[in-house]
Amino acid sequence: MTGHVFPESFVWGSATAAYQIEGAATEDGRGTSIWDTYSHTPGRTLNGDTGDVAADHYHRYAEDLGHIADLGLDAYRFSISWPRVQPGGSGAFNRAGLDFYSRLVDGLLERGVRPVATMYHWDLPQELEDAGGWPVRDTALRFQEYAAGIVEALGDRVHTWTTFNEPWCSAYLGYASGVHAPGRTEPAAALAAVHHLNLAHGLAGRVVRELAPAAELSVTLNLHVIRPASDSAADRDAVRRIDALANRAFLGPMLDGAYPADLLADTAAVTDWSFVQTGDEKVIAVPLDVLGVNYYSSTLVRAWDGVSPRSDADGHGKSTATPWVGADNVDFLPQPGPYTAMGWNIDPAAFTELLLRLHREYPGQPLMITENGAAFDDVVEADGTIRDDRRVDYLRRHIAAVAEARAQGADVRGYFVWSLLDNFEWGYGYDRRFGIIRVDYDTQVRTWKQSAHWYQRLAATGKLG
Ligand code: PNW
Repeated sequence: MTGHVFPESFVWGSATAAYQIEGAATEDGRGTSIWDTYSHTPGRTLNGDTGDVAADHYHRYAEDLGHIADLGLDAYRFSISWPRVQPGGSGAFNRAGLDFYSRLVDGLLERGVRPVATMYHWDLPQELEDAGGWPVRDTALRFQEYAAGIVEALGDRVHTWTTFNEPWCSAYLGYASGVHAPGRTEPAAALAAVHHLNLAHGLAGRVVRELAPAAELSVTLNLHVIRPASDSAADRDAVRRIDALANRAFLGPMLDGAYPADLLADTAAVTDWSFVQTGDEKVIAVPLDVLGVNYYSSTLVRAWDGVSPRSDADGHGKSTATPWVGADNVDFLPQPGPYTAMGWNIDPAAFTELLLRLHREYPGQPLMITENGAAFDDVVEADGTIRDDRRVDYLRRHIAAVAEARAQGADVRGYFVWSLLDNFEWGYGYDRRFGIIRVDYDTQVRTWKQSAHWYQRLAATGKLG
């Protein structure tokens, strides 16, 4: 597990997202997003937390640029808040919002750090949700217009443009289980959202090719590693169904040029997929310079007979709605520990498997780890030291898993730790801390955790000790 050495060219980075760190939710002309609305709705987030202030990064970005530089990172992955730069989701752009990202990008370049910009990390302008949101086709066209505005403004100062972060979450958690904004529980709408997110990806990808030909194009997917509870045909079929919904619903159109036939068949009782128009799949299949992969934990499933008690590890069987549209015959099993503070199991071997699968199925497609990391309860010592040995251990084991996949041929070009800073962890508010830098939410003071010092050494040497 130790002794891995990464080449000098391997990219070490850290990642954040606009709504999770920026705050300044009503400043300088920023419009309202679905996450503002959702987090301000009583009962939606833990402790009623909102991103109104978050890590106050909008005001403290210069200090945060200093941390990025001090960590010695090669790249920084951030997201652009759509309602900050185009408040109503269509029409006029907001100069002050664009200027903020322009200063951020220039600040990165001055420090020799590659800017990796995500166009969409879940903060849809509320006006567009009011007009139907991702289940309606027009939202994809609005996204194309937004993409053109930001690519025109930032162009190829941005090294890598990433269209979407985890469209799986936007579609299924936003429109099927409702645990993310906008909090809708409409299975057919969730599948329409899948398609319009894919379509928007293709449209925006073409914008990048045209307006910033020197920039790299990517998308970030949270791909699932799904294991069967047994080797039975029924359990293996449960894996196939979940793989179709979670992975191939995105990989299919993006990298193979078509939706998988089994996905359409499995969900036929939910929707007839008539929202897929002739030519859409061709638009979606814009070639990618790099495929971004987010990985945290693995999934264990079995076939469910509809009678025996459900194990409930994934929201199935509870009164809450399921994200797994049309997969009522699948049960999600609790995994063996240990777990992170999210209750997610720790399974670095699955990370290697995932990367090798992608290498096998998409040979020649470069890969980038755009998120990996863990929430734990950090220990603040009397002298101010922040002990997070479990995070260091998690990162070491997962980065070793990346090294293992590389050794077996996977073309993984870099790794971004989630996250640079503690931040607003969506439905879990400020309760769950993923940062390698601690944020004191009373004072906004940033303090490096042990993991930050550890990661700094790794980025400097490329040696996994
Ligand atoms: C990702 N799930 O979110 C996001 O890209 C980050 O914004 C987030 O902070 C990070 O992972 C940690 O959660 C996910 O329920 C949220 O499967 C939920 C799920 C997966 C990823």
